[in-house]
Amino acid sequence: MTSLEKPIKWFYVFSPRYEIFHIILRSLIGDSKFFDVNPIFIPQEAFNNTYKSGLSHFLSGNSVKFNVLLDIMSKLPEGEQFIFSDVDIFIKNIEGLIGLIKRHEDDELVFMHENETDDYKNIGFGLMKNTENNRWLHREAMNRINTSCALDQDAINNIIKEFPERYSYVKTFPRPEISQSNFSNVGSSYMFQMLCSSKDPDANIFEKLVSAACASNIVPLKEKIQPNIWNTLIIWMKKNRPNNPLASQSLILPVISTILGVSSIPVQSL
Ligand SMILES: [Mn+2]
Repeated sequence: MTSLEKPIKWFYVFSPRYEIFHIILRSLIGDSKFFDVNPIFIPQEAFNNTYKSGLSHFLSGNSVKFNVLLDIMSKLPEGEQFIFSDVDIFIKNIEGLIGLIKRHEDDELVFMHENETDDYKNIGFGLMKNTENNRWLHREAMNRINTSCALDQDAINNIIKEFPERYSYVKTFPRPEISQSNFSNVGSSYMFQMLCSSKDPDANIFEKLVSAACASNIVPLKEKIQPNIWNTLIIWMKKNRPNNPLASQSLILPVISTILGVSSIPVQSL
């Protein structure tokens, strides 16, 4: 970045339950002058009661994030490039990430890959410009979420497919530089999204923290993590990653009454 260039605005939403990921992400970005970080706090109520049984994802039918995004776009200058992401993003190599963003400075919209093989977009991290096509994409997705309880990410992918000419400019970041935590080569990523697979919020936080713990030493975060989740992390690490710094920690509670019901950990060797 030359001194004449402005930092790129990075907006992300978080609610109280995910404050731990806000603390992690904020500390990973650190004092980088490349980013102008704008965390947006959303009250927990906005995410409560959105799960309806039978829907594929606990956030199906919830358009809070797009409400926030469209509000941001209504205030930013036309054409300005910015980042809009989830809070569950883990940066392993910030210089690598910055280089990648610079390489995409002319692109109108860049999402992550959802999978290791196909071209399905994961919208948990988007580098985008404030253009009418991008505003329309997210407005139309919000309408679909509100009328048919779609999942935000499915709505975006469907619209891109339905309007191939209009949205031929949409790109995806390269793999494995930008990964999901269940990608086999996430270990060589610059940045990954911490995934989860449960309907139980505590189990989801546990799953995401497992991938964070495999990528860095999260022992200093002990005070910020709920005791039951912390204990479950230690138990999991003792069993599966005995050399991890967490595995050497002692348990806080004398008796662990419940081990969170997570069937599979979406994490490979990081
Ligand atoms: Mn996410």
